[in-house]
Amino acid sequence: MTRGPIILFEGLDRTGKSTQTESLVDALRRVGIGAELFRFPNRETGLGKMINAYLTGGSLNDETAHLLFSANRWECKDALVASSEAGNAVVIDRYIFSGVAYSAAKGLEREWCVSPDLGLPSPDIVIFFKFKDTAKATERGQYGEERYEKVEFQKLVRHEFEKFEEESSGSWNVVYVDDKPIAEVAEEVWQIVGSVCEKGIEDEIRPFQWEFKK
Ligand code: Z5A
Ligand code: MG
Repeated sequence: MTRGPIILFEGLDRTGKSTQTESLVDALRRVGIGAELFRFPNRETGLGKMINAYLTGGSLNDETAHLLFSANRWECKDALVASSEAGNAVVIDRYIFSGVAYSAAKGLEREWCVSPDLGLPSPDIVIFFKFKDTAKATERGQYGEERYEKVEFQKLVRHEFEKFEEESSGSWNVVYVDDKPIAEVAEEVWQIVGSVCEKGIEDEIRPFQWEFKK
């Protein structure tokens, strides 16, 4: 059975993940390829509403917040699997790596952070958006309105993401977005995913696991 690829966009704040995931889904549909967008946190569900309250000023301890973000992914798992198996390209805006990067940046242990996400559907392709200069994020819309949007904290998050990038042993597709117009980033994304979306994937969806390098 051929299924649709699971394409994950991860990256630093305000690098354009939401812009590019929406634009990719539109572009795929325009050429007749089924596509569905999954965004995490999914603020529409009951758990997502709790996450939204937390991000906009609510209070939870770090472990509870972490598990809530993970549970928000698990509650969308069946829909995500069904969409891929129905032949759609599944485009994900943030996922497991965001979950671990933000919590580890707050001081939680990486292995502990990843454990509740083990077994979730694994992405087939990871695209990692980066600024060369982390402070670029502050120049983009609405920066600073939610709890993690502080430059010093973003540097810690970047460091955590880059550990994953290194551990991916070159399998992540890194896209630098500083000063690139939206259309140019979209073209780079298309070069990475266009042909896989046309052909589909023969293998079954793999359960997520991760090998940490000490
Ligand atoms: N979080 C967590 O702690 N644990 C988890 O498990 C998960 C998330 C999943 C909210 O996430 C917070 O939750 C986030 C991580 C944490 N914390 N922070 N900070 P979110 O995904 O809902 O956050 P968001 O509101 O979507 O922001 P974002 O993801 O950081 O932004 P983005 O999606 O990368 O960027 P954008 O919204 O597409 O673009 C931002 C602005 O830049 C906008 O005005 C665009 O028009 C503009 N833009 C986009 N591309 C360009 C280019 N190429 N040039 C110029 N301007 C551009
Ligand atoms: Mg976003």
